[in-house]
Amino acid sequence: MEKLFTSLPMVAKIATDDYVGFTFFVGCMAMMAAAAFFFFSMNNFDRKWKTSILVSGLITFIAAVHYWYMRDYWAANGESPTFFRYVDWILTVPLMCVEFYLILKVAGAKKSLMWKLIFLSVIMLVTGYLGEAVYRDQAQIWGLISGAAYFVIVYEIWLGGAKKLAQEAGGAVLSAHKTLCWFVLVGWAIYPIGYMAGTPGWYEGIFGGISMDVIYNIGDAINKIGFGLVVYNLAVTADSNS
Ligand SMILES: *C/C=C(C)/C=C/C=C(C)/C=C/C1=C(C)CCCC1(C)C
Repeated sequence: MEKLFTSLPMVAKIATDDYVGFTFFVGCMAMMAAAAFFFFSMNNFDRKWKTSILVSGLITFIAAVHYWYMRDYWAANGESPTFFRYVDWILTVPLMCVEFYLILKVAGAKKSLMWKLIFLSVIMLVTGYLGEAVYRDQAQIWGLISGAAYFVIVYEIWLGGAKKLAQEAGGAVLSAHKTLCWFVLVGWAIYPIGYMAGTPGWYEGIFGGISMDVIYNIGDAINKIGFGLVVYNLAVTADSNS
């Protein structure tokens, strides 16, 4: 027993220059705190917004659990936890699509809009995974297909059916929708940069050398917590106006 403890530390060390380890750790705590915040504030709101806040809580909670595993995986293996990363995304990104649907429901959004966005996000993530983990030699092609699906999502929410619904809803819903659109256009664009930093391709000379995991971790913190706060803010403003 004594031998085990002297040779196997219970908590792995994090070196002062291990930015990946550090951002996994901080990311994990931030996601946990955000999830607690959304869950506990959920009942302060009108029924109409409760589900939206619940979904914000689920997104950050699912991420917190995955960050717990990714932090551990990185500490034990010093490798990117690609599998956990994509399992996290395949659960949380479709939930973000659900958020778009939920806030536009007041303007009569149909489930078909939600399924369309979910379908596109799954294509985006599955092809991204194939390029990053399975067919790394062809990472450029898979990244391009993934990017095309991302582009269609951006189009749909900025200029397509979702935009029309947001305009019909007007007021606080319209402004929340606009902010979420910016998150998808700018915040989500962080991910292809991470992908280019971590896979072989023509872009290596530009992004090579930057840590893919640090970029992904920053993207996740901005997008998951920020996205949730936009929805929270919508519930606060819409409730106080009614
Ligand atoms: C909480 C997690 C989020 C919001 C993850 C979003 C991920 C993306 C928008 C990923 C996009 C990618 C591309 C557009 C091309 C290269 C491959 C991906 C999957 C990194």
